[in-house]
Amino acid sequence: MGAAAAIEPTVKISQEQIDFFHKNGFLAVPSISTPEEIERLKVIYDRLFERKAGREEGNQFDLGGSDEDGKAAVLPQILNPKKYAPELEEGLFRVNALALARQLLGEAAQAHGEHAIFKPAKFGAATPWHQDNAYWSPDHDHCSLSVWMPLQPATLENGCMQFVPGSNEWEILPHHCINHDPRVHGLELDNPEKYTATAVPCPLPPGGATFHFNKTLHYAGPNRSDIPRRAYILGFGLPATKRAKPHDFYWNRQKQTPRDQRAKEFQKKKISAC
Ligand SMILES: O=C(O)CCC(=O)C(=O)O
Repeated sequence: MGAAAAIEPTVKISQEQIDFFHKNGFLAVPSISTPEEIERLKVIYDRLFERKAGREEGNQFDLGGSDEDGKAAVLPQILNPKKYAPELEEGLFRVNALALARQLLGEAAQAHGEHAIFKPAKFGAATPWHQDNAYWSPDHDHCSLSVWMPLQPATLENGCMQFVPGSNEWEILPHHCINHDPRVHGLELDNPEKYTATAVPCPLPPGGATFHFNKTLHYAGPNRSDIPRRAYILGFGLPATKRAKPHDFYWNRQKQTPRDQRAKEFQKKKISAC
């Protein structure tokens, strides 16, 4: 039997869209997938959240809450979902996301991580204003982007993405743990009202995508609708460069999350099983 034919990208963006992205720090694209693929992904996605895939090793947790066992999560997140469902490795959405990331960042752009954020119907919390870079290593500078793809329509009612144009050029601003609770992994910008008056919401059809830079300020509202809001997020970037003087991301040092505790215990068990 011959090797399976490689999937070819089906979308391309214009120079005008590339320029828009570099100026504003975000871009919305109407489709990077197909309705059939979205239906397939939705089934896998829901199964992963239902069976709490990755929880024991700290890869499934409540991004917006205290993440206690037995308490309903307000903003469940899975890091690296394809580890728990290898069938997610395949797909047009992935091929298109990479092709467009390379149009935006250059041919050297590589995949670097992915996650899934679920906002339960009527209950899913807002993802507060933040810059992704605020979560990362303070020792490096990054040039990367996220591709955010909803598996149902993304609307203002259920928590579509919103961006502050031009914030990709800003420094990394001070953040804190959501609700100032060190048990919460999620970060929130200090004094968001100072920065977000020009925010642009980006509703999307299922299988559409927004692209945003690592420093672009963004937010997604709570889910007030009757259906869950599912988002699949792929990261791409150029190699990070070491900084002469590290940032001081003190907000990450203040965290004491159940998620980190589970990850440590999982590692200990793995080592003692060797
Ligand atoms: O899906 C969400 O609610 C937020 C996503 C997000 O913050 C991101 O992709 O960086």
